[in-house]
Amino acid sequence: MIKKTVESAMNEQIKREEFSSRLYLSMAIWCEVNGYPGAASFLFRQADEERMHQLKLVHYVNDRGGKAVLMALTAPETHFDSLSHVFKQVMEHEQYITASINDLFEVAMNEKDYTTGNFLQWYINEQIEEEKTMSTILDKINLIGNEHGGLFHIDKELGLMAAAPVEAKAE
Ligand code: OFO
Repeated sequence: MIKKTVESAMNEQIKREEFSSRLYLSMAIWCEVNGYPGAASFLFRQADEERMHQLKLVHYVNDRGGKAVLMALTAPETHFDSLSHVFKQVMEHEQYITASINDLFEVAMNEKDYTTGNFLQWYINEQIEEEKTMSTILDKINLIGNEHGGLFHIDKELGLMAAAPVEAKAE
């Protein structure tokens, strides 16, 4: 049975993952209406992944005898200055999520809840991957600046990334 302290910390993370999904959805919408269809597809897919991260936590909390709770969320930003602004925000958000997962892991360890610690290992690894992907994208965008031809190619590349098969991450 999951301890109350761990359960409520997990519920906070459920909220963060849900917010991540909505934030990326909002970014995808901005990209779609601003002529970046590839980046939009990439971010729509990220939004789906974050929803999957949320659901995985929901099932875990419920399966351990707790109860997942949905909380009120603030509306995500809807305006971005540029594609580079979007991905800078994604990077910062992922770093924030990494820190929150680490804090959550610490809560579990303090409670000697090694089962939850073990479960959270998946998220720790996932964050390494996501930060790596986002930093590569951001480096490319920074390199080309706001040059149109370059942005066109990056958008195309992001579209290809979105079309690539999803690895069996959820398992
Ligand atoms: Fe992008 O991360 Fe969820 O966990």
